Amino acid sequence: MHGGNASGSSSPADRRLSALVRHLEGSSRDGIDAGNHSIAAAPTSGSYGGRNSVFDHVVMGPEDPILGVTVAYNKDPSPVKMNLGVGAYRTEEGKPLVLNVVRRAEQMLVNDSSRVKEYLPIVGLADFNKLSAKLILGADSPAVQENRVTTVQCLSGTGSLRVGAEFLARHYHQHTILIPQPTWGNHPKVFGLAGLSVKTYRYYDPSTRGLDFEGLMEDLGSAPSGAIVLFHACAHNPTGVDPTAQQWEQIRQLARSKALLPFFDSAYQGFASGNLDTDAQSVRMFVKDGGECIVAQSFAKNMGLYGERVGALSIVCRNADVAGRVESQLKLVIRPMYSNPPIHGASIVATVLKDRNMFQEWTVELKAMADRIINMRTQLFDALRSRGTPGDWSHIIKQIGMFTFTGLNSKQVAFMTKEYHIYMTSDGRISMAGLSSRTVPHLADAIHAAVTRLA
Ligand code: PGU
Repeated sequence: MHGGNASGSSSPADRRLSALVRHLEGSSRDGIDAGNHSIAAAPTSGSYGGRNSVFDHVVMGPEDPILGVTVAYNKDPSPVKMNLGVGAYRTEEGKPLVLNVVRRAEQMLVNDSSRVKEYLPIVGLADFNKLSAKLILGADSPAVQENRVTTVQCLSGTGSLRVGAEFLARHYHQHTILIPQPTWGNHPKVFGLAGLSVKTYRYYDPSTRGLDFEGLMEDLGSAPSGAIVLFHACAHNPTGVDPTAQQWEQIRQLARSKALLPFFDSAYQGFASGNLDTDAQSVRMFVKDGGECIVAQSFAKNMGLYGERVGALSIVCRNADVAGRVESQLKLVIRPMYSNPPIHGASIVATVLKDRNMFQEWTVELKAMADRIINMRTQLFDALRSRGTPGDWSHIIKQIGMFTFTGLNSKQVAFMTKEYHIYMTSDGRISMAGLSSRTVPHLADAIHAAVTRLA
């Protein structure tokens, strides 16, 4: 079976298989030599002096479009180099930040000799799950109180999305998922490899550098009934463009009228506005109406726990009975994937969320991160204006969250990397958190040069 396509009638298993085939065919196309697969005689014994590997046919894969930017950056010896690729917070000094409250929680955990390193349950740390659900749905959420939300601890945002996708591929009647155009580059892969059929809906209008609300409503309006729809809860990546509260309400009405299943990716709660509740409004709107939805949460950015891989998947169900059965099936998804999640990061989050003072301290530190990013927006905008850089750059201050979608094209990006040692994704996205007052002028010089020399 070659180039199998996901026809409407195929099962998730078929689709998963054809997604894998496409994925594998893609990997060989990405390399130099896809032919000459004479692996039959390749020994594993080493008797051929290690010349012939059973993996000789393996071709070099491409770097990841986002994480590969850091790889290239690390190789550059220039002292003025800047990494604006990955969405990871940096201080004014350009250093990664471990929040004080996180350090404090870690100290408490280390000092508590009653803590052991036993396996967690398949669904993870119970306290963490309950507190994560309350964080996104609201402390007084009736859905949580009615026990109709099942929450499982997963490997950060990505792992939560993947577990959710695997569950849907097995148990949800409709296998089409609509994702915004554009979106985080890993979304189509996560959903496609789980066996869902990935389509896009219009989201961003390059001519206005704003939301294509009409396009969005039209595309959701013509989606198959029951389709899954991926929404970024706030701080849309890469565009920095979110619907307004009124627009969210219209989206909600349309989604409910067509029985679409909302799947929220919440990777930036607190990073958009600096306020955790404000940034959860879109999700809460959909929970308030009593309908069902899914939320993938990441603590990578808002608690700075990137490498600890802490996240949660919550499925809001109609009633507690359904939630219990859904949870039993989530366990069957998780067990053969990674058995159960790691204990450390989730314990940090639970410690912070449980304690009133620590929670308060976290919100202050979170707000400071969000404010520094907003400040970088103003500084970059002012720097371009003072240079008289051609074009309207007001989107830099209008966009929300960690990124500015600059509108620079891939040629201009390549020029800035080559001539100015500034690293960013080729779609022109820059991570504002990677900037500081000291580095803004260099970036503004680079943008000015790119725009004036390469139209
Ligand atoms: N969802 C969205 C919308 C994201 O932007 C990211 C991270 C994730 C999920 C996954 O985050 P976890 O680390 O798994 O919790 N995007 C960042 C980080 C680098 C990456 O691509 O993973 C980015 O720079 O786009």
